[in-house]
Amino acid sequence: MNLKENLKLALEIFENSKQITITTHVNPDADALGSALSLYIYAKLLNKSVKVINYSETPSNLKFLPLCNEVIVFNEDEIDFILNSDAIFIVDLNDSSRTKSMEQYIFQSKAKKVMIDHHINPKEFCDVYCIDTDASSTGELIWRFFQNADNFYINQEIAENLYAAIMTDTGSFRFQRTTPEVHKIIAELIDAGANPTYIYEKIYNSNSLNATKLLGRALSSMNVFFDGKVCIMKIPREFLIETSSKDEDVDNFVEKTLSIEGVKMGILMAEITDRDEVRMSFRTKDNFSARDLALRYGGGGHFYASGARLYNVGIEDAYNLILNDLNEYMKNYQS
Ligand SMILES: [Mn+2]
Repeated sequence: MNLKENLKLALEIFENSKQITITTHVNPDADALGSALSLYIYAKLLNKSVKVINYSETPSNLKFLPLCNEVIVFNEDEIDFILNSDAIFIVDLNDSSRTKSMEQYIFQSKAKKVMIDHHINPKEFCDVYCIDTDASSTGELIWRFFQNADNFYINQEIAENLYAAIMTDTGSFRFQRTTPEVHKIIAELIDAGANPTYIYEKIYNSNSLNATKLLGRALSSMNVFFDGKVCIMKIPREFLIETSSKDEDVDNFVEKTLSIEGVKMGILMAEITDRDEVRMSFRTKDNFSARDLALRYGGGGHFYASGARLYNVGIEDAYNLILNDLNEYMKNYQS
């Protein structure tokens, strides 16, 4: 797979299409939305008939992203638009099942399907694949996509969306893939009007008091195992109910597990409020693979950051299951 060629091919499809659907994964993050919206804004500049249609609602802390108010939550009125699109751009995901009930219409559509993504092991359901698993973010790939366009110029709205995408997927420019290239792109985005303070404030400093109280309880729940190498944060649904918090409020809590000295693998387990389901997030360091662990439970993700869900199970049973599985898993890491 030649990324450069495929990005050009993707651009050709984009430019030759009259009607374009853009979509991303369930529970979109800033990389997903920022990438989708950048393409959307560019398509509008080219006078395309274009829609961003997502399965999920936009999380409230991302609603400030320029043009985000135009994102459509999938419903049956949108089926025809998807079916009749000339192109479907699928960003920040590589598995069509992560578009949930939209999947069947993506399959049925006559559109050329283009994937732009940085996750490992893509599923085959597209015509063109623009994949770089070493890219910091999908936002970085969208930037490269734009570089091929003759009359592309970056406006403030695109700059803000791409800045948000790259900032969040690099953990505010500290994860391993924060390369000189990433900083060069960021410099151009700031030049084009992206304001780092404003974007950071909107995304990370917009917590409610309730969500902060929930964090307090979640931090108190943490325990370490395996000589302090594994940290588990456990959030039963009572925590959510007692603090009037939402499921999405736990989104970034898992990062706290790695802040403890010596912890190589951090696990967040959160019970979903309205059904017997446990959401798990994994974060690792060094040679510990978060991805391997997620795959065990039908999930996926990156080497250092992944997730999975357990269904029809309460949090205590899920907790015991994980601890038990870790006995075996950690054998790989005992030297
Ligand atoms: Mn991403």
